[in-house]
Amino acid sequence: MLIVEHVVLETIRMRLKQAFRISSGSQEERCVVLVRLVTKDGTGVGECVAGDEPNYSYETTETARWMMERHLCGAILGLEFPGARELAMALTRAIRGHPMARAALEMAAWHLEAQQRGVSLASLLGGSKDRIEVGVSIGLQPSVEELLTEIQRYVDQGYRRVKLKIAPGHDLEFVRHAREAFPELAMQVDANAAYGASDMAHLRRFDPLGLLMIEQPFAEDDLVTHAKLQAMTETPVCLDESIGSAAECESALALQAAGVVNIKPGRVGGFAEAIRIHDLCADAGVPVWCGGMLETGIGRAHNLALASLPNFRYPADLSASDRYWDRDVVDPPFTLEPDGTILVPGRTGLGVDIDERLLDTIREDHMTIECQY
Ligand code: OSB
Ligand code: MG
Repeated sequence: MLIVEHVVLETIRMRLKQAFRISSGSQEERCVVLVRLVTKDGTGVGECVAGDEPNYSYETTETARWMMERHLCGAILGLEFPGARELAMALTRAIRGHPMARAALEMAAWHLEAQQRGVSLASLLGGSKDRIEVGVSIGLQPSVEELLTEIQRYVDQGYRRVKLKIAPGHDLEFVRHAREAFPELAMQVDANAAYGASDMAHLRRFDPLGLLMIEQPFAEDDLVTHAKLQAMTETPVCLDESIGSAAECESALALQAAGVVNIKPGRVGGFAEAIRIHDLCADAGVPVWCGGMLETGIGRAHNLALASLPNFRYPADLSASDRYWDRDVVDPPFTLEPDGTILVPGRTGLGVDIDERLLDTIREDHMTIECQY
């Protein structure tokens, strides 16, 4: 039984070790909204994946925070929910859209339920793996030379898969050189919707490079063009931005627009919807994998739990804490195992402690939202 007595919203700012550039923008730091759902016997924590700028989705740190404060907290405060799934339904009914705002609260509710039941978040979600194969998502680099240096750095650290960001004019030559220098490395590319239907012939030229997949070449709402590309290319087409819900995933599967699906719980409104997408894809024989949004250790713990479900069949965009941060907000930080995996925490709840003393030094503001009745 979940009865949320108050919600704490806090904003923290963390500098990335390296700027991260994708086709639609660049970021040097993450401004993150953390949410705490407080009940009389525990606290669940969630991380909002929205960015400072609306260049990946329309949501931003500020819109997400506003939705939580103004519209979402009131839909759950003081009410009695049997579990996180029912709380998620109340969030879905409360507003249209804004999945990242909903997901932050939803994932905190699953964290609460895991603690109440005395199980790990992974086992509450139905996970079966105890370690997750992971890779590194490498941002756009100024030159081929710098790209090769970056790849080498991560290969030396033990990563076995890389994802290279691409953009028009910043694509084939870079990836060809990468493939030449690392003939055996598992490699994939991500365009973040930078191409159009007229680029179809160009995109087919990636085929001989033996990529695991090409992620989101076209606009988020353009399933048909993705389906056309998938029909004429051997490289699996992966959808990220296009899959905002299980319903959108069903449309994509019906159109054969995706050979693979990237699931980010933040993008789809939380774990309940993420599991629906996972199950739909499993039934359709389409593999999924867990994406990332440069999360802190809190969001990383949530993502790892989800990625332990059985149909997550490609390496995740979940790297070790030290790929992103000088100091992560969780203790212990996430580290890479010698076999290129990250262990799924087995302890009750999140499985890692939150470094509250660090949070105290990087918090920009916080507010408590109480039950109104
Ligand atoms: O498209 O997967 C993406 C980061 C921000 C916005 C979009 C994307 C990404 C990543 C980061 O690729 C992956 C990670 O968290 O390591
Ligand atoms: Mg992507």
